[in-house]
Amino acid sequence: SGVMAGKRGALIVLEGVDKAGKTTQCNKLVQALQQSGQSVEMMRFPDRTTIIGQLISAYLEKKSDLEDHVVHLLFSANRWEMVPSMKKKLEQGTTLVVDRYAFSGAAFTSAKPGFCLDWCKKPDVGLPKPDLVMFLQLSPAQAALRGQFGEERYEIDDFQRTVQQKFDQLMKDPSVNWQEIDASQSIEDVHREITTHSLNTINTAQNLPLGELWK
Ligand code: NYM
Repeated sequence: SGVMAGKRGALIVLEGVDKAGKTTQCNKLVQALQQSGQSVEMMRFPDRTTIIGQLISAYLEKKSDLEDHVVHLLFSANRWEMVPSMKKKLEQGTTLVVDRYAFSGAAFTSAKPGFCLDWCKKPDVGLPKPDLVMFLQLSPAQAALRGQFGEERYEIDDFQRTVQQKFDQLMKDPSVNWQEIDASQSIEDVHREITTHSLNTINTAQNLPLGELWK
């Protein structure tokens, strides 16, 4: 808004189960967009640099235990604390490439016993709505070929299968602009696909208002 208002940046999210290549692809996408002259920044959730992020990081590294509802709300709070700066950057015309967002939040917690997807989505209702969510699709068998999981919490085969099912449920929601990407392709082929979708989204988003997620 405002007299001098230029075109806003796009909010672009990469999601997927662990080992799908999200971080690699986020980095390559940011580089490619920069080279094509776009103003772009990368973000990741959890953002482990804040006070809330440090609590989350200690939990993931199994250095601390937190009650399951509490850690869920901390993941959400870690997104909300970034919202003012995200909105400012988008308004200034900077595109944000985000490694995980509320979809990881809902999928990972709802994979725990006793949690339903609906409850898990609630704290993130109203977050800035991504203009595009690319889901890097990789079967558990293909993920296994990429080596062992790490030592962090949640990096267990069975749990990841349940997380995948929760993502499948989330992807049925047509209010979100999902693009499924076959992550079993080569890094360069995945990158080309992601860059094409992103450039298209940057073009269409610049004339549209930023939406509110799940609202
Ligand atoms: N994770 C990530 C959640 O459980 N909830 C969330 O809201 C987010 C953003 O944290 N296994 C989980 C998914 C991952 C772990 O992510 C850390 P990364 O991308 O490995 O740092």
